[in-house]
Amino acid sequence: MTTTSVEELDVLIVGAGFAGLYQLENLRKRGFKAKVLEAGGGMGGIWYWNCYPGARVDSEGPIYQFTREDLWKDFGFSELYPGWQELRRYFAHVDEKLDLSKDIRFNARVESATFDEETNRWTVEAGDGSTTICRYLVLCTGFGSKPIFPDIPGLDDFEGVSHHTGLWPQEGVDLRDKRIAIIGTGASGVQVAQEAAKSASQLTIFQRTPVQALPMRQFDLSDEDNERIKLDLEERFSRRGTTFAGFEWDFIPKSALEVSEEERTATYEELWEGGFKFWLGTYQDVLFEEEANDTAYRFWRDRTRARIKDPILREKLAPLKKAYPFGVKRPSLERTYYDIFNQDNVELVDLHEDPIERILPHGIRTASGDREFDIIVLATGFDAVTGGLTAIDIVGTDGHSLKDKWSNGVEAYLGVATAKFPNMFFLYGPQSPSGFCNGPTCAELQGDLILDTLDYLRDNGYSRIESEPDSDRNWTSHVAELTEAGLYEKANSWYMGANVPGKPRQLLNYPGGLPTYFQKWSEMADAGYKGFAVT
Ligand code: N01
Repeated sequence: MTTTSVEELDVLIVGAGFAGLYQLENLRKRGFKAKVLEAGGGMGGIWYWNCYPGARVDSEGPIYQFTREDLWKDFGFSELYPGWQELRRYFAHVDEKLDLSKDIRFNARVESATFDEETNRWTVEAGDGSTTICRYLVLCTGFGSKPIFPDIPGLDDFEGVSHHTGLWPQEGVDLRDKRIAIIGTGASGVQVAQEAAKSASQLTIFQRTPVQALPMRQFDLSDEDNERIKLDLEERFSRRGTTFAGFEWDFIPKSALEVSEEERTATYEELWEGGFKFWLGTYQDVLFEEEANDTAYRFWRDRTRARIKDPILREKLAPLKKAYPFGVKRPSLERTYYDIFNQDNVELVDLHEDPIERILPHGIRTASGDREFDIIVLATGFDAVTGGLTAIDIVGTDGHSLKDKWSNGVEAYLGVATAKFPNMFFLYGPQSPSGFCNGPTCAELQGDLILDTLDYLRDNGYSRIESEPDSDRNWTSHVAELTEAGLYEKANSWYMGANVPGKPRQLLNYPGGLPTYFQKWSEMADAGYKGFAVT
């Protein structure tokens, strides 16, 4: 819809994923005039855009939803790890219950936002021609809303079908009997590969770095299962804010090295049954100490290698010597990923040995020769965490854009605000728990902090809040110190911004865990929003 309307609001929310919807519902409840602008044609954020074959959530469905009883009470997932279609059904259910879409403008990509010092308001322009003037701007653009395309010569010359997983066509793509190339082996690449291997005439997976995928123990859930799950769901929800990553379980408060090998192996066997537990429910030093980390890597490696018949592929997919420490680049969950390489229709190209030279009109040329394809899937990831924010031309009080400000690295107080950009908050943003946290947990618990802040400002008659430059810098230094204490820097990952050429190398998620993050927030709020200039 094209429009030239100008609307005045208390709060404009950008993005209709979990975070944006939670803000909308609760701001309305608290009496703020609030609306959402959403670039996509529907709700769900990443579940709107990432509708590629096989896309499904890596967290168990019951813990990957809003905690309001009236929402979960009469909704059940049909699988433990729901697919994108079911997540869309979930969002439709939420909409039906809360009547959210009446306050959402879809197909309205926010293009610019400019702060007016005179009025302490933002003027926001969107691609649908609308202008919004608002007191507060709450950006809920998610960590993965800006896909990145590989810089490979000839990409535009391909005459077959080619899509990025994060911009998959809503009408879908038929993979049956096609010759398919997948570039990228992160969570998205793994999921498409598993699906494509079922019916493609030929599937070629181009791997730059081996993923460390963990077993997804998928189950169908019956009505009875769902009823049983609901019995202790509230208790599970209540534990989320007390754990490192916002799940209902946490790290084991022991070193992997203080227990006997027998005990450690028994623990790893148990964790191996539980999705991300092997990653975020393991011994507390695995992500921080190399020797402890090695014990997890060896277990993962040996379990994985046992499934791959060809010794050369075995070494490429799960090398004896680790390519990077276990779990400091995001693992994925898989069901058949390592088995498909035993099929005749699946091939792996190791890009270190056989790099892509160019894309051809009908295929891909690598150093070793040409291959023909009908479909090229770009599973090459996102300009993560910051990309969705800097894609908007946001101009603060000194006339500089957010993109310029962060061109040498992010500075963001408590991961929610940055100096010179008053009355603007970002959720699930840089240097907040973000990518280390279960999405709906952050949407609600970090979301409440923003809601409380807006209440505080209104209740005290303030009209402007802005983080101070020193607060930004100190928070960023704190994150840097925590980063140095761990192993994250030893991998090139989107966590570190290392997947985007030229992006400053810096941990973009808060590595101290949720409880510490909340404690730091409380100290700030209890001290009268210390570190923010409030007027
Ligand atoms: O992206 P990624 P993703 N030439 O950045 C490779 C979430 N998610 O979309 O590792 C060749 O992880 C790149 O190689 P390398 C989840 O948080 C969740 O898969 O940089 N290859 C890598 O293999 C996840 O972490 C779910 O060496 C190139 C891949 O592309 C995040 O989204 C599902 C290349 C990109 O992997 C991002 O996952 C899906 C090039 N030029 C995603 N450029 C679920 O919950 C990049 N690569 C299930």
